[in-house]
Amino acid sequence: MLAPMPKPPFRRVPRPSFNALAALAPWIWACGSNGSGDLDGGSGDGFGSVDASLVDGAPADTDGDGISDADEGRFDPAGPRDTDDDGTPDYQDPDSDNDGMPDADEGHGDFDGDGVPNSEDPLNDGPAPAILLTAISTTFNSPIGIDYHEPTNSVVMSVNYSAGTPLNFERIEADGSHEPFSTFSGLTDEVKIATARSGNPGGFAVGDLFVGNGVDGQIARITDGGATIVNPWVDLPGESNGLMRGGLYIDRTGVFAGDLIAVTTLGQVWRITAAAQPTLLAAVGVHLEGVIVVPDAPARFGPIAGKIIAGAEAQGLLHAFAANGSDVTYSLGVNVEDIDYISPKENFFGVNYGTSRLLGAAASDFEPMIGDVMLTQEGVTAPTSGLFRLRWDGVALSAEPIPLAAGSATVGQWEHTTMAPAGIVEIPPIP
Ligand SMILES: [Ca+2]
Ligand SMILES: [Ca+2]
Ligand SMILES: [Ca+2]
Ligand SMILES: [Ca+2]
Repeated sequence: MLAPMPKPPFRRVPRPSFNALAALAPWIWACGSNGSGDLDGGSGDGFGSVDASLVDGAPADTDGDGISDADEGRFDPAGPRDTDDDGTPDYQDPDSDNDGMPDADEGHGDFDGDGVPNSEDPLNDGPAPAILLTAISTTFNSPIGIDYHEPTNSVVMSVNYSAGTPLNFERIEADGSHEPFSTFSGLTDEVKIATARSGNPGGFAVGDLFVGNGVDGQIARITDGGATIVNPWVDLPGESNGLMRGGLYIDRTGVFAGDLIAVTTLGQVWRITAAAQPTLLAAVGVHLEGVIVVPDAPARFGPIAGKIIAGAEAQGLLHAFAANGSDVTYSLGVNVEDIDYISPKENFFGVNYGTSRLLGAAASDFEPMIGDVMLTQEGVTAPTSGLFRLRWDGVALSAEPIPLAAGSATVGQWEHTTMAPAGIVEIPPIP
């Protein structure tokens, strides 16, 4: 029998100090209710809890992710469970399966029905859920690009294809009303946009919008909530860079230091710092369209973890660029128009170009796919959705069609799509 645990080191201490307690968990488990130290470590009750699985009568949740220590295997007979084997037991590990999606968002349910809880299951390999697309009643004039404008919790769009007059950008309020976003006008052709969100590791101002200006190699920046236009903000070095009609994306993972990633119509891939310093990463000579940075979580994404992925629509290929500029292509049977990362608690909005309408779907429809990457194809054959879940099964990458639920609106032709916590009329905002 071990001596009772001393109290002071285990009371009101930051998380890392619980390692010592974790090492003793088998003893705690063995002693059950006969233990006499104050093992609840956070209750501060001073009376020596008799059950480490409880804090003041409630299930202990050391890492505060909403999943109890017991459910996270803290008291397993063989010792505290450590799903990703990184030395931090699940009950102290904010991402137990190291798949890039926090336990707090994944929860302890079982989306793919394989008996392994989401927080411990890096391969979400059940069938894709059916989604219900709703045609949003607000009308638009030839929209193309779309992204989330965080400071106003609204969606910002490029409109008035292809002349860009009388203006290029509008924000859409939750009630469906339109607000001009800047006085920018006259940008022609397909105007693809990217916005900066909070927490971006590159230090971009939240809400800033980046867009190609129609001149080879040039990017404009709209800042101050639309009040200031910096045009051009960047003029890429060299000639024949191509237009930014391919896609722009601000790295949220940090793998590319939070830089703005630009892929062009001539196949160049650039990373650009918030201080407007560009670096050429790759040049593949084909029109790239749609771009994101995949979270650096090999358990979930296999060979594309931590890579820039971009579609080569005409070739039917997906390119994956590493930080050293290397390029690997995948043929997944999708002519990629756009790419999105499915964040938790975000609705879906997509530009159904054929009808000049926005289609939306509730975040709850996408919940079983949080943490996954979604590909959008421009050409859509009814009754398919034109949306695909990118899936790594531990062996191969594939693109799994996402089915439409009964009663869903049909898709004519996708332009760009986005996930956003904002709401527009029929799709309520995330509370
Ligand atoms: Ca927990
Ligand atoms: Ca771990
Ligand atoms: Ca996880
Ligand atoms: Ca599972």
